[in-house]
Amino acid sequence: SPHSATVVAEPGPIAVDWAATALVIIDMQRDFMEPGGFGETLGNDVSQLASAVAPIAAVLKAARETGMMVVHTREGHLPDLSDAPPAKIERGAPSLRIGDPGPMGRILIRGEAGHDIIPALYPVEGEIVIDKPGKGAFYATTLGADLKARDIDTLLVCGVTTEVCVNTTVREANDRGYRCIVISDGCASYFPEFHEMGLKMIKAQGGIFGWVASSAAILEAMT
Ligand code: C5J
Repeated sequence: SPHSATVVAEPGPIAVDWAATALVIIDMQRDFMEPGGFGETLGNDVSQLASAVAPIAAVLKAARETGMMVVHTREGHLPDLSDAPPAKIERGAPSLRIGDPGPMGRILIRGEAGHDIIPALYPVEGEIVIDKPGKGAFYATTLGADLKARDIDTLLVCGVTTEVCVNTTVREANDRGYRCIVISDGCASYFPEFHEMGLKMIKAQGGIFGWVASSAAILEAMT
């Protein structure tokens, strides 16, 4: 059928039905991508993440053209911090803590400028935006129900950061029975070696958590 294709991936090719596939874009928020946000307050060099934007934009464009289900996630907390565990707020020695006022509004708080998705990948009408308090996109969200309602069995996963929210979401998805294809150049980490190992962890042991494919391989299979 025109909805089916095979994606060149590791550890091996995977046959997909695009009508049962969702593009899941993890946490491409100003708070992680731009100076002055949560990522930088933790001591990170945010420029390390820029490489993921163009590959995601290309796959997002193709997904929109083909009518694929698109999900955007945002990590963040309610203004009263009632969904932010003290263990998360108090962690480390950040320059600003979650909820503190920063140059893009309160750090990692829903509704603030820094919490929103970067303009290059901004959601459009009909796309799902999942606000999540944790690293995984399934914990304390409607994502599982949203995917079930659309009979989705396969996820194209990309975003930031590879070893934190991307890996956590892939592991949650894998345990729930979804087949995950992680877009290698559509993910990035503040630590290049964690990006590399984060991808290896997914595809090792015959694809213990899923598959890894380049944006080019996915675009090739979509068109
Ligand atoms: C992090 C995320 N890295 N979105 N969050 O703290 O990966």
